[in-house]
Amino acid sequence: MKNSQVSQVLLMIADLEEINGEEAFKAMSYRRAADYISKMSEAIEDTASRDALQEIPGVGRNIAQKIKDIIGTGTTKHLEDLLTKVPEELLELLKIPGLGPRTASRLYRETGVTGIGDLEAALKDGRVAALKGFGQRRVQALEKGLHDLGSRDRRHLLAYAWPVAEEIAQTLMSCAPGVRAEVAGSIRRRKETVGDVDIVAACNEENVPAVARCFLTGRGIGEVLAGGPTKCSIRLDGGMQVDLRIVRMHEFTTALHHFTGSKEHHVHLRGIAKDLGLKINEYGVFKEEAGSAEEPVPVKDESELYRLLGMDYVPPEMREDTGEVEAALESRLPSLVETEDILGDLHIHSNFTDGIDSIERLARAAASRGYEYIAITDHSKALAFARGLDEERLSQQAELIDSLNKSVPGLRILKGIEVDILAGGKMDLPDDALRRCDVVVASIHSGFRNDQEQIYSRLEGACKNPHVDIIGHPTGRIIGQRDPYPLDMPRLVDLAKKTGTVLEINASPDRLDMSDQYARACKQAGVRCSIDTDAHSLRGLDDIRFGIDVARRGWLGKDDVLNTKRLHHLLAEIGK
Ligand code: DGT
Ligand code: CA
Ligand code: CA
Ligand code: ZN
Repeated sequence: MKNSQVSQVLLMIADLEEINGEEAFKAMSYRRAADYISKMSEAIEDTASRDALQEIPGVGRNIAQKIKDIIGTGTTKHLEDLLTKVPEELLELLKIPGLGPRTASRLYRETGVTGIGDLEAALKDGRVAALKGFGQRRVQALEKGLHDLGSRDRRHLLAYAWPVAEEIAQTLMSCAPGVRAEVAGSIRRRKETVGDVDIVAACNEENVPAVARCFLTGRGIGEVLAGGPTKCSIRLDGGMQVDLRIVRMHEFTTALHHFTGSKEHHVHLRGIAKDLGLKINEYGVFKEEAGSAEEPVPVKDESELYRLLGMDYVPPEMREDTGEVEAALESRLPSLVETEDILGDLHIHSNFTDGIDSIERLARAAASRGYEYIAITDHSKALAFARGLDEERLSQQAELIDSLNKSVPGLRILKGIEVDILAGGKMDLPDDALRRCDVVVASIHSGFRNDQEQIYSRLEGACKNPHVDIIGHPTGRIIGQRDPYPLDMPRLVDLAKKTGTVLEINASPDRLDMSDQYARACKQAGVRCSIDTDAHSLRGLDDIRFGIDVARRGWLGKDDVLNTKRLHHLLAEIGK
C-alpha cells in the first residue's frame, strides 16, 4: 500500500467524521497525519514495521492501530462504521470547490441531497436556496463549483497521468519478445493536463494478440471500451481513459509521431508534405506517384521524418502549431532548457514552517542531485496556519544556515524568504529583514477576491521593492481547484521588465504557474524566469521536471532561466 493511498483513506475518515457531526479536532488529527504521510519519504509500511507510527504528527495509539489496519486490509472498522452512518456519495460533494463537510452535512440532513446529481437537481428546484443562510451568492458559487468539477473530471494532471502511462508502456514491452512501446499524445507533449492517455506499441504480427491481451487484462481496469487487434481502449478505475495503437515494427516512428500530435501541428505538416509531393500519416511517409501506387519512403526516426520535410527536428513540447513549423523550416528553433541545465532550486520550504524536512536534509538531497545552490524560502508571519516566520525566527534560521554552509559540502544554501504580499502592496516583513536575505520570493496568498486593479497594485508594490527578486506563482491558480486571481498578465510582464523582477514558473504539479504561454510572453519581453519546485519535502524536489516541461513548452532556453546560472552569476543578477 502506497503512502498516498493510506493518506487518502485517513482523509476519508476525517471528512466522514466531520460530516457525521464529530468534533472538528478529531478530524484534524487524521488530516495532519494524512498530510504528513503523503509528504514523508519513508514508505509507511517501513514506518509501521519499525513500530514508529506514533512519531507521525497527529498519530497516537488509536490512529496508529488504524493505519496498521489500513496497510493490512485497505480499510479499518472505524471507516466501515462511519460508512454505515453517512452515505459515501457525500464525499463526492466535497470535491466541489468551496463545499466543506459542514455544508455537505446540512445538504444531506436538510434537503436529502447525497451525491452530485442530487445536488444539481436541488439547486435547480430551489431546495438549496430555501436553506437558512443560503443566499443567492452561495447558490451561484455552488453552481459554478459544480460546473468546474465537471470540467475537472474530464482532464487529469500530467503528474498523475504520466507515471500510470509509463507503467503500462513498460508492461507491454515485457509481455512478448521485441515489443516497442512509447507514450504519445499530450503526455509526450508534456501538457499540464491530459484528456486521455495514448500509447503506441509495435510488434511482429504473431505477437499482436499477446500485446492486446496484456493491455486489456492489466491491473486496475474498470471497463474495456474497445478491444480490436489494432486499437484498444480501456477506462481505469480512477476514470482515466487509455488508448493503445498496435502497429508493425516499420510503422512505429510514423505512428508514434502521428499519435503524439498535436492535431494542429500535423495539419500544418501535411500541407508542407503535399507541396513536396509527399503524404504522411500514421502508416508512413509516401511519395505520391501520378497514376501508380504510392511508394513508401523509409523513415528511421522522427528527425529523419522532419528532414524529409526540409525542417529541423521539432521537440514534442513545441508541436502545437504556434510558430514552430515556420521556425523549423527556417532553422531558427531555439534550443530548449534541459533538466541538466538547472543548477539549483530557489523556492523551498523547510520544517521551520509548513515543510516537513529539515534544512540539512534538504541541502544534502539537493547536493546529491548535483545542485550548486538552493534557497530556503519559508513563509512569512502572515501565513499563521503555516507557522510563518517573524523577524526573530528568520534570523534564527539564518544562523542555522550559516553553520550548515560550513558543514554541508558542495552546496551553498542561500537565505531566503517567501514573503507575503499584503493588501495595498506592502510586504509582510520590514525592508531590514528582507535586505538580510539572499533571495526574496514575494507571493500573494490572500485576498484572491481583490479586483484586477488591487491585485496589480499589490504586485507593483512587490516588483518595485528593491529587495524582492522573484514573484512566486504569479497568477495564484491551482489547476482544477482555484482560478487565477484577476490579473492583467501582459501588464505584469511589462512591470517585471521595467523593475528587473524575475517571474517564477512554479513546478508544483497542480500549480504550474506561470503557464507555458505566459512563460513564452516573458521570453519575448526579455523577462527572466526561474523554475522552482516550492517543495515542502525532499520528495517535492523531484517536481522540477514539471517546471522544465512548462518552460520548454514556452520555448525557453537555458539563458532565459535564472537558476541555470552559476552561483556568482546568479547573485550578481539579483543584485547580491
Ligand atoms: P488530450 O488527450 O486531450 O490531452 O490531447 P491529445 O493531443 O493527446 O489528443 P487525443 O488523445 O485526442 O489524440 C492523440 C493524438 O492523435 C493527437 O494529438 C493527434 C492524433 N489525432 C487524433 N485525432 C486526430 C485527427 O482527427 N486528426 C489528426 N491529424 N490527428 C489526430
Ligand atoms: Ca490523449
Ligand atoms: Ca486518445
Ligand atoms: Zn506560495
